[in-house]
Amino acid sequence: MSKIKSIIALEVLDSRAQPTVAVKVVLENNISAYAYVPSGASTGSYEAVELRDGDSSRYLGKGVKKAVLNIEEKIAPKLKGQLVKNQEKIDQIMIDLDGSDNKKNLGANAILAVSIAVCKAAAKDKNIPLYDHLLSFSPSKDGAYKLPVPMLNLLNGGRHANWASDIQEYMILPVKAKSFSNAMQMGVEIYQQLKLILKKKKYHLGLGDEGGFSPQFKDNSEPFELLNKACHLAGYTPGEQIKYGIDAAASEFYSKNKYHLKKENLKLSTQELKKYYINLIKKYPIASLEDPFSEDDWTGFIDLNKELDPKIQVVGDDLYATNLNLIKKGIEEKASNAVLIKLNQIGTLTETMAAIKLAKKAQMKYIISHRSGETEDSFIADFAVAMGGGQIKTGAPARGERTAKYNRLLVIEKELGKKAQYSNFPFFA
Ligand code: 2PG
Ligand code: MG
Repeated sequence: MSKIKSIIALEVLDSRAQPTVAVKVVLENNISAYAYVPSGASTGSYEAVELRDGDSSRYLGKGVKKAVLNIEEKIAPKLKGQLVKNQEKIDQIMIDLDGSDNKKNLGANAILAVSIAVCKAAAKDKNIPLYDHLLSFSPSKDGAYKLPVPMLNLLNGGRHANWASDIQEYMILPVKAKSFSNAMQMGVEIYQQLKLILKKKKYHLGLGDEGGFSPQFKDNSEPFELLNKACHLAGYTPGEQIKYGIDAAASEFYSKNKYHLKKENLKLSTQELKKYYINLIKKYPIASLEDPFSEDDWTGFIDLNKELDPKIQVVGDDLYATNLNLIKKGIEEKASNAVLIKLNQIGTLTETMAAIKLAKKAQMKYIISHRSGETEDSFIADFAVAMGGGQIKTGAPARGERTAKYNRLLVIEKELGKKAQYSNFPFFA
């Protein structure tokens, strides 16, 4: 029954050389825990506010000193003396203190850092693994430990890679792996073959923000051709053991009612872009399409979701911004059959779990996701296991901030032994 003694906050750095918020929560028994928050680049307009200083004399205006001060001067005094196990109450105190509907006063980066550090401290206080502590909040009431299928982003484009392609992410999903570790092995073997192929073609081998390769592609199909080749060379058949996923992040190439695919010199309407995706699906084993249309193009989402085989996942990210009201609308209008879950889009653990509960109740699939700007904090690995959605999106199997999550999942799998279940995408079978 430990209480919060103090909360310390500071500026640290994320994987894109930008400042971000770190928090240490200390309990009266001197147990303590740190949390670092991530940051997006292809952010949706409906996300909670990430508070930046805007002071151009420091970090080109990207400092987070205001958020740090908000934690130490406003949040900490209110939370001192609270029982650390009362996650919901603590989150509500911060929501009320902020008082806005998008956390613009205290900053979602300030609030989330505290929310996660509180959760980690509570797990340590109980002396149980973080995933076990999180399981007590989970909508997956069967109590099973589900290791997620990794959606590995092997080729990066869009805003994450200087527009190497218009589509932002080309992911592989090892749907027929025997276990999480086996899925990672498959993913890494394909990643390494991809590197050899690019080397032979004399393409540059630099990595995008999420650890995938990012040479300037000829068009938006070339990445699929490269993936096909890499899968074969690694001994896997695309469409069999491996399926593909994309995040188009289409809000980023939408303007004046048209989708601008610069790589192919195309300006497409919603209906034309829908046909474009359907053609891609005919050619390549794509099982998941995230943000295929812009965040306000509900018609595009609804039409595509209606037309596709329900085994294919249409995922709303910018569309929903992990926001309860938007997810509710998506369920009612059947705009997608899956939702991407990002803690910092909404700003507290409690609200994130409410979004997951809502999706689960409506039989909407949910994917726990990182951001393109990340840190070594591996919280989402434990979170994904506890929430039981069976999928995680956390980049390529390269760059420390990405492997922090995958490695944590490998450790969890080992700790759980026979109790670990690997969800084999029954919905994609
Ligand atoms: C996305 C994310 C993560 P960002 O669009 O899904 O891959 O990117 O964090 O830049 O919004
Ligand atoms: Mg996205």
